[in-house]
Amino acid sequence: MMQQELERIRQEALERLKEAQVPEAVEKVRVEVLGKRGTLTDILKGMKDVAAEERPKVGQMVNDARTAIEEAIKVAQAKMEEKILTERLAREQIDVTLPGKTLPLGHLHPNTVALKELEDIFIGMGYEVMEGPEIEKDYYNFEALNIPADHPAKDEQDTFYINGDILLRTQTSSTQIHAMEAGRMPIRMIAPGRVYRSDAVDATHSPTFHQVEGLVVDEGITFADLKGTLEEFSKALFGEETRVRFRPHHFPFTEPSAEMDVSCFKCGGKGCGFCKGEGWIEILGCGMVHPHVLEMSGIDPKKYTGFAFGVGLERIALLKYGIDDMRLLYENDTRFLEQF
Ligand code: 2NM
Repeated sequence: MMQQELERIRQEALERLKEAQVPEAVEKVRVEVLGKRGTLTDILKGMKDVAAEERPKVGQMVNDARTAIEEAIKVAQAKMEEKILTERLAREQIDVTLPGKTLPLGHLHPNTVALKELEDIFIGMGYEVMEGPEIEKDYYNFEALNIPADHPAKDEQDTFYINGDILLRTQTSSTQIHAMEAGRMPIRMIAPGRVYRSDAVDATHSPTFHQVEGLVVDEGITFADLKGTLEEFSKALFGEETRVRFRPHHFPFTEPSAEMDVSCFKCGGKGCGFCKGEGWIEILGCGMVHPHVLEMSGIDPKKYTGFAFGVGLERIALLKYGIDDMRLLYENDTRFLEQF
């Protein structure tokens, strides 16, 4: 009786497993046959009623049936997994020969490209790049730079005051005052960053723009170092054939002071529309750091001398890319930006 029942359970289980189409069907067989209340489990529970001498034989048969069914479950599961995988692969198949979608890519802003180029040139000459706060004390923006209280730059017409002696820096030289106060000699640094001036917007002016100011302080620094450095910089930026010239100028923080022109990189100096027939293009202001400026920041001007310079970043970007209106740099029109 029990043997017939066993055989029936086994045949039925194997038959159902063979026909199973979904994993749930296989699991159902497993629970119904091998589970806690499964048909095969019931047989095992009935073993206590089997005559003692029959038990080993029946026990062996139950075990054989169990092993066979377990084996069939494994085969059915594997078959099912393979079927699922095949279906999934078919569903997710990608035609790699189809043309891709071109995603719009961002561009570096011309200011950023120009800044990276300037930074690379000075880093190559051993300079550090240092940044300072845009909100400054009057002292760091004006007084420490030898700009007297009655200087026109200090007028509210020109400078954005926040309150009392707190203002938006009008130049990044304030960062260099911090570096000089820190007193680690020698100093070879550039200070790039945003500056603010109360200007109306037009093709060449903006209330906020960017400067890169340079400073070198060491024993024995002369105007020859300034000229050599800025000539090398100009050649690196505008090409090996570039020539430079210095014109006397005045800044409160340098003595002597100069403005530097480069030979026009469009016509080589003959004079063209780009340089307005001049052959020269004004690039930057520079000079030997005023002894009083060194002294106020705690540097002994008898031991140390230095040179400094200031470049307008937008001016360099406009020149390099032949852009004729500064406003284009701030409007973020992607049709403009994507050209760079
Ligand atoms: C310029 C022109 C000339 C300058 C001076 C200093 C400092 F902090 F050392 F005194 N930094 N930058 C300087 C000198 C800036 O900009 C047109």
